Amino acid sequence: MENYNASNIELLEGLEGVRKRPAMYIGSTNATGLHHLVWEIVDNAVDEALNGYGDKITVTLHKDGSCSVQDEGRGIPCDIHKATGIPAIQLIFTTLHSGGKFSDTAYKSSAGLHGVGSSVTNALSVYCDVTVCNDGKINHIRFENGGKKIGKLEVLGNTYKHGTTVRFKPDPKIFSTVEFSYDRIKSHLQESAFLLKKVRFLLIDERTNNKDEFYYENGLKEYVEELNQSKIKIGPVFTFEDTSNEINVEIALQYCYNDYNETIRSYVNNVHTGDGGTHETGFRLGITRAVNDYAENNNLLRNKQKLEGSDIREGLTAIISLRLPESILEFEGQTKGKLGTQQAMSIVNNLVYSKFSYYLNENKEFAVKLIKKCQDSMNARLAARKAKDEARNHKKAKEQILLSDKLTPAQSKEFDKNELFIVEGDSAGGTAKKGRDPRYQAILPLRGKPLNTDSLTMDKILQNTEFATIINTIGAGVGPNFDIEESHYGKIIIMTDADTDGAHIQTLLLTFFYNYMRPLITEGKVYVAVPPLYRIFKTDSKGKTVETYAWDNIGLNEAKQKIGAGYKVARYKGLGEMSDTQLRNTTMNPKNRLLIQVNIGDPLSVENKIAVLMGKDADKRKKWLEQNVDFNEQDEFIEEVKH
Ligand code: 28F
Repeated sequence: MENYNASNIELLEGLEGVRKRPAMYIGSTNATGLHHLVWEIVDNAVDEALNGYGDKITVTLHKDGSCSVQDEGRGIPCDIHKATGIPAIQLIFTTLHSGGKFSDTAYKSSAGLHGVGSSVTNALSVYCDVTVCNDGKINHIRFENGGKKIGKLEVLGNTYKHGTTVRFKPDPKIFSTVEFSYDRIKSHLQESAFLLKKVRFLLIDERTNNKDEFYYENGLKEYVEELNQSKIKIGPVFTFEDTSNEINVEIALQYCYNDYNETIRSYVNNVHTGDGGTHETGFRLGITRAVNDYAENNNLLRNKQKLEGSDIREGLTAIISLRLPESILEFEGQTKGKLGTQQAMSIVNNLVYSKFSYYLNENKEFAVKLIKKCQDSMNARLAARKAKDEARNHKKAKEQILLSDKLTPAQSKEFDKNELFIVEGDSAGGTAKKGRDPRYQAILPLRGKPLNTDSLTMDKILQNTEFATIINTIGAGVGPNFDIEESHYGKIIIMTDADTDGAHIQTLLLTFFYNYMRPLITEGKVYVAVPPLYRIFKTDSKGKTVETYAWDNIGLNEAKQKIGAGYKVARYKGLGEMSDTQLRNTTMNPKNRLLIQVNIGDPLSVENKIAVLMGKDADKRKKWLEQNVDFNEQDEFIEEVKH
């Protein structure tokens, strides 16, 4: 540190390391990694707002492919850092983990999982331009070509404003795509706005003139309202918080009738803890204890039988947000997505128990409704268990289930390996039947559009032959009785035409799976088949047809080169235009096909993703595919499935 030059060399090495192994800092170099560059900068703006400075954060996507983030906080300090003689701002953009290393206070509170800060974004950009307004001055510093400083920190003029603006352009030498996705950034900012109430988030897309604004006065309460917007509520959103400890807890929850799932989403310092941890465990313990104690004290338990946690969580939507100082922050697990801090368990447990018990006692009518609902869940659970035991005792019962005559089953009994293709229309169903691998692939054709199940009750769904057939074919029950262990298929593949109708059918089926067989989706068993858009072919000198296929324009150009002069291009409009061999080779054979694995990392973007990917707008879907489907690399949404 005393040797100015030595420390300078060290700094340079730091950023080169990031460029050598970008995945170590941002997870990947695909579209997901690209967006980490934005989150790193937004995180810092959020921290500043969290500290109480600035109530507006603006993200702008520029036409040149750059992104800028602006806050109205105090501005990054521009004075000289004593130990190194370098301006603090320069250190922040050129050294790793500068937030912690160079601060004497526990400055950084929204410790991201990759919480490595502005320097990483700088290292992976072709330029990074920083403007800071503070102490009456407009300060400016610029980096190019992976974080190399261009010129010096300079004062551009005077101002009475304060805040930080960072504009950067991702390096195409690092990323497989450098196109920012409006929808991804939008749902990230909306999530941040829910977690950080009373701060305004603006998103401006200068490429398309698109705009969005998120501002929530009540934060988590509005988050739960958004998630439950289309459900039938048992009571209002219930919120409580505890700021008396060094661990700050904020919770919002609500119960709904027509929802057989639990949606518990937790955050620590604004970072989603996808694998739960001590805070979620504490929450579950507290809520189970509160409901059981209330039921017991009011003689509402039947035969004194206690409710299980799962009975009490059916239909529950909850957001749990903790803020804790870095000194006691512990993350666990492979992806560091699990809170390990022990104190969080008892703090959340006791808070939820006392506040929810109090609420139940004060709101008898709600409490009685809730306990009745929990008991319905318990009865359904017990009935399902009984039915399962009986089925086990009469081994044959399972084989006797009447399978629909529409289904062409797979020969294998290795359920895990088997694939169910749900195919749009009888005619494509016929082609698929001939093109399949009969050992492992089963075909279920759908006639017409399935019912929209989003606002239906269970008995209505069971009366519908199309869904009854799907439920029966999968063989694992439905709604609260769904048991993924019993599924007859390792993959459920939706195969439709790449047009409006096909997209609509995908939406309807996914809505059904999401509402009534959610584990299929959360465990990654549901896929959408992507048929090719083009067939490229010619008749060679021996009179033989040579052909290949393409899924997008890049692929099309490659295919043209591969086939060579004299090629012809046919654009596929639907599955019906393919022969059984073509369908097998392009869309069904695990060696060549492209499947989109349906996942729901973030419930907020579910609607968005479903709307875009499965929505009515086929152009939008194509655009989404172009942006998110990386044909050379595995993206989080994509799995090129092979045996
Ligand atoms: C668009 C991205 O990065 N905003 C930021 C601040 C404010 C301070 C700060 C940042 C101090 C000791 C490092 C100002 N005044 N937006 C941003 N706003 N960083 S980043 O300080 C950095 C630390 O070590 C700031 C007084 N304290 C802190």
